Amino acid sequence: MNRLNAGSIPLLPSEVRRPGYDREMTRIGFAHVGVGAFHRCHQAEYTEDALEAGADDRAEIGVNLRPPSIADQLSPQDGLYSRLLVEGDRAEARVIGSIRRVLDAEREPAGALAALADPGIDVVTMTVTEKGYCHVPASGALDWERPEIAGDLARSSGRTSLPGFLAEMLARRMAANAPVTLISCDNIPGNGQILKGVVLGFAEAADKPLAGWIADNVRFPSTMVDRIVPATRPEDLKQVEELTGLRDDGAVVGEPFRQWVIEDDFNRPRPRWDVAGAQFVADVEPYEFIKMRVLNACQSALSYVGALTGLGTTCDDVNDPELRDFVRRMILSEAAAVLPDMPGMQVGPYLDLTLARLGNRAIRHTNHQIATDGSQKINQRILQPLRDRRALGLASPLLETAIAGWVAYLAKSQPAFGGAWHAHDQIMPLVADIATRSSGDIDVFTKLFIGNRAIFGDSLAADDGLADRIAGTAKAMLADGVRTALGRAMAE
Ligand code: CS2
Repeated sequence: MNRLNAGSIPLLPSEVRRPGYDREMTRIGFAHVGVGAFHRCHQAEYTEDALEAGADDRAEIGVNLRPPSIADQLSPQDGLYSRLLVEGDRAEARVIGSIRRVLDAEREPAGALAALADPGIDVVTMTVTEKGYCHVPASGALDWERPEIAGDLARSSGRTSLPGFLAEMLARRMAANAPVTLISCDNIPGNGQILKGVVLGFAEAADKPLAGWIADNVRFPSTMVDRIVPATRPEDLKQVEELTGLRDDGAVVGEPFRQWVIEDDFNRPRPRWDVAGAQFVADVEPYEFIKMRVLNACQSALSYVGALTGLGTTCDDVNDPELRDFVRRMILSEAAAVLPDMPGMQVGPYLDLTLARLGNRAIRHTNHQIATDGSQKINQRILQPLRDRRALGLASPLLETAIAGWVAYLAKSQPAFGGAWHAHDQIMPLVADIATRSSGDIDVFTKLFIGNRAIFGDSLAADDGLADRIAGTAKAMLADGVRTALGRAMAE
């Protein structure tokens, strides 16, 4: 079978959309760090739409800081890939051309730096997952204990962490007097501020004049990004092959819904993503809050209780009446009370839309994928609403139940609790240590875990009553089953 590339485009069936503009006439004005499935199905398609509309002439160069290799996937395809939007039994394939070139920084560190430092690049976007920022989730500050940060500080080139790599790239821009806008597109509240904090924090320690230049010449707008894009499976690649008639190693699959809200703070010509529906606004925070505390909170809560129930994917979970009722009530009777007011957006309709999206049976987003890196996600999705409610003196049995789900999920990954699966998170050494110390007693495990201030923050970690309640629910989940535990929590 032919592989997708510039030469094989004419072989595509007529119903498959492909770039209608001349790719050779575009210029590389954007760069993206972390060309994973999400980027290919989100920002890169907004750029594609702007090119297609003739509103912008800027295409992008993509750089991966770590594996998987983006060059292996996309270089033989001239940067082209298909994105498949699926819902129920409908599937629509489109070939995207907005990524002109890709590079792996591990293989070509000098090339990757030079590409991003090019003064012709106006905007660098990035999706490196929550942990890529090397910040402490509970405080937002750069985590000096991360080995990659210490390693990068000790060297002046060849840096591999995101803050170190960007600081090195910005040093070149300082020399060339080339201001730039850096946009984090990860699911972290105040992602622009977090990015600014880690880049400036690193620069201050490594090179003080650079920190001063960054403060004056680099903008860090915050964004809210949304589209459900699970990891691509072999059967997805097969489906793309069937629809396009071409082999495509870079294909991605997502839901039709998408949203992008961007703080209007640019120092270079603003990208025309608005022609594709992106919104430039003065304040992104309310949008971030509703997305993380409703959609992402439901996804995380479902991933834990779903995995513990033996279900495989979010759509299996949300199509289960008990699990669905649990997250609906968690949002409506608890999280909603501490959401900021959003003109034109109400929690009820947003939640209905969310549950409909999560119920899309064509999207196979596994519980274990969403459960990954819980320590980087739980704060903004579950803990912060819980803290906000506590500040108002309000009880939160269902948010606490979601936390119990996380605790029981982590415990069950350990041999002392049955070793049912592998959990992936940078805190796993700590989890393993606590599991050994608690010798299979979930009550002891939970209390030791909740007492960890780096994860839970001071006020939650010091609350014995909270630890008792969560331990009781985690125990019920493991001993009596999730459904019984959920039933009890909902009866409170
Ligand atoms: C998911 C997100 O894996 C996860 O943590 O919750 O990737 C989620 O699908 C996106 O934020 C949706 O926009």
